[in-house]
Amino acid sequence: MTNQEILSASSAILKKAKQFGVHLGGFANVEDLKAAPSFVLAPQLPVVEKVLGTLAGEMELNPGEVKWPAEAKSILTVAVAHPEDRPELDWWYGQISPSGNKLLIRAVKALCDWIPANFAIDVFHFPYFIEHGGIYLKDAAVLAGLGCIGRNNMVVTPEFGPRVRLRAMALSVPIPSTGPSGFDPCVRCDDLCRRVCPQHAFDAPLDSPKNYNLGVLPGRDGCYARPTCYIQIRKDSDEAKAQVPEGCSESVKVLKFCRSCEWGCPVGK
Ligand code: B12
Repeated sequence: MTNQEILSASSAILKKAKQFGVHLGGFANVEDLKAAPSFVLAPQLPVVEKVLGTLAGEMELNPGEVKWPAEAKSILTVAVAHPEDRPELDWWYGQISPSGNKLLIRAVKALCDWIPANFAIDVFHFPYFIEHGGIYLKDAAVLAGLGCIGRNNMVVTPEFGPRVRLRAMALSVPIPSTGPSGFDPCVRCDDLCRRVCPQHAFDAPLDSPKNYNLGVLPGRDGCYARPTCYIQIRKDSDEAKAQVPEGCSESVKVLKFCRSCEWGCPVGK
């Protein structure tokens, strides 16, 4: 494909993604992404017991390592809004994926059919978990211009704040990154997201940047303690109540994971 054809395909793809139900979308070039903070730092993080994303999974990857499909040249990252008045979009019913995640999966699957049928482009649908062959979605979203990494260590979008969920697919053509956008609402904010964390996961830097040959840690300033956050996630899991979901006959635990650092953010409300 010529550069002009790639460019016009990319705008048609974004338009189609919205027709398939996503709210935001953008592209990140794989070469840019390989150098992004999570891809560089995650494999160097100390392994914390049972913290997802640093596990050596069934693909025999090292903890934090990403498996890039050989044909991947660019990544389409899409987002679906999870607003405060639709909390159920985020709930797990036992092992059943949240309905918001199902919307994302359905849209990306539809794109995986539509794109090769309309353009000379091969596609790959990334799974969610890194250890199962997924990628770091927040970095992909930032490089695609969907938003910035906020002080809550989440992608903060102008439209919906951090209250979005992400999914990605690879394309076999080199589309230039459509971000970062330069959007940064956190410079004017007084840490509202950090102050409401029930575990105080943002109180101090987790590690010294020197251990990673850096001047400063990303995640704004390295002040996000993943193991501390995970204490709350485990607590939510332990305290989940059983319920019989609509259309089911058996009762399952409904997992409502902590979203305090999302609710605390005023952007997009
Ligand atoms: C493992 C995981 C967890 C673990 C560990 C979290 C962690 N951050 O390490 C646990 C279970 C604790 C967790 C908690 C949560 N998670 Co989580 N999690 C993931 C998962 C599967 C991988 C994340 C990971 O391992 N990152 C690697 C580590 C090293 O990076 P990091 O600490 O996140 O910080 C990186 C970025 O901030 C980046 N960065 C910093 N500055 C900059 C600047 C630029 C320019 C760029 C490009 C990048 C960048 O570099 C940092 C690396 O040092 C992703 C899905 C995915 N496939 O990506 C979802 C994901 C990140 N989680 C998500 C959510 C919503 C949550 C929770 C709110 C819980 C919930 N209710 O679902 C909390 C929020 C925690 C927080 N404030 O960060 C969303 C975030 C959406 C968003 N708007 O950002 C994701 C993308 C999943 C989704 N469904 O969309 N999560």
